[in-house]
Amino acid sequence: MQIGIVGLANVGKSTLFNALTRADVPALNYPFCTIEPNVGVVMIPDQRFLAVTDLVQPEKATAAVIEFVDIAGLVRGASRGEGLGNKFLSHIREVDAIIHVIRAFADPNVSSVEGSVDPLRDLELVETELILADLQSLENRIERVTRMLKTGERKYAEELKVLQEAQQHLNEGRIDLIDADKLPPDLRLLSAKPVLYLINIDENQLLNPEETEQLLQPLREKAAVRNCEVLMVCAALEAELAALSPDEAREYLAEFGLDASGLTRIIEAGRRLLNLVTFYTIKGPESRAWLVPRGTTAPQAAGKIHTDMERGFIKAEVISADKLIACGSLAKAKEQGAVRLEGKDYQVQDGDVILFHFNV
Ligand SMILES: Nc1nc2c(ncn2[C@@H]2O[C@H](COP(=O)(O)OP(=O)(O)OP(=O)(O)O)[C@@H](O)[C@H]2O)c(=O)[nH]1
Ligand SMILES: [Mg+2]
Repeated sequence: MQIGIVGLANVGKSTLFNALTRADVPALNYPFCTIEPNVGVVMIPDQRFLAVTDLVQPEKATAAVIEFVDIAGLVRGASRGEGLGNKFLSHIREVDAIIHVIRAFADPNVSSVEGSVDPLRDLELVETELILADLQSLENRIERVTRMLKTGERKYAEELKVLQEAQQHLNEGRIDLIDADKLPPDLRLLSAKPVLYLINIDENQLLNPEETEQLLQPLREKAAVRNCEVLMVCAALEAELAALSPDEAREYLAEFGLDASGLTRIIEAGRRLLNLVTFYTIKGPESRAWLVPRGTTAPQAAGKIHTDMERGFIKAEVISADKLIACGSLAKAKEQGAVRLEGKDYQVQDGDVILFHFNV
């Protein structure tokens, strides 16, 4: 599962990516310094998992991860091939969700490709490019399906209807009306991907929340229509924090009246964006956190660990992490009858601790 960091050039995408991954990719005041997508693996901060490992005391504890992809910045006209146009768009097509970084920070030393700082304009510019690229994909597909329709197969008539509906919504700029589940999955429309708006603010804006909120009100309205989350983060500050020890970082955050770094909020929002739930395995020397899509069944979850475990799945012993922590140990939880037996239709819930039984 991958989240793409997307936005205009020079808005702070790589700065944020670096902070998230603590990797050292170039983040310079120069548009297009990210040309190939950089993929970073980011551990999910998880207090619940820490508490579980405190109980279990495994030899090794492995956190769950999400991949972030730092994608090259786009410019006006990308959908017509301007800038890195098609390359940029094809990289977005491959990710499962999008963090759209929008510049609000004022810094006169950092040039804006559009000549001024205007978050709403930038947001609309990027979304328009994505819509235009999608309209192109839809047009091509509609042409093909119309040809196929002449062979008389019914399924093409249905597909055509869905495609034309999406086309109409996009022509009206109504991204919110697109039903991604209905569309052919290989079409991978950019504007149908789950998105979160990440507003990159500066330290001043961070210290003046009311003013900043007013400035960003139009973005909130947009986000409400699309039903997407808005995060406000100072990427430069996050980059500095990432280089500090936890204690120093806490002190630094306190100066801004913050209690947690923006990175944690971004990662958690990313997990929600991908609609993933976490489950834990604690058997043997390694305890581990796993991420699966909401609605995953117990055998599918077992298959994530090993395909043999899915094929030979018999049953699962399940307890929520919170209950396990409250009981004090797995043995006590079992004594109290708090561990349930679940079968092959069970849907894994967020926070489940699972012991799989299988036969190979
Ligand atoms: N003042 C300030 N500067 C920032 C902030 N975030 C990023 N910058 C600066 O903006 C410039 C561009 O940042 P990058 O992270 O390289 O931007 P990008 O979006 O990855 O740019 P491209 O890859 O060229 O599209 C750098 O000089 C950063 O130091 C911020 O929150 N505040
Ligand atoms: Mg970059």
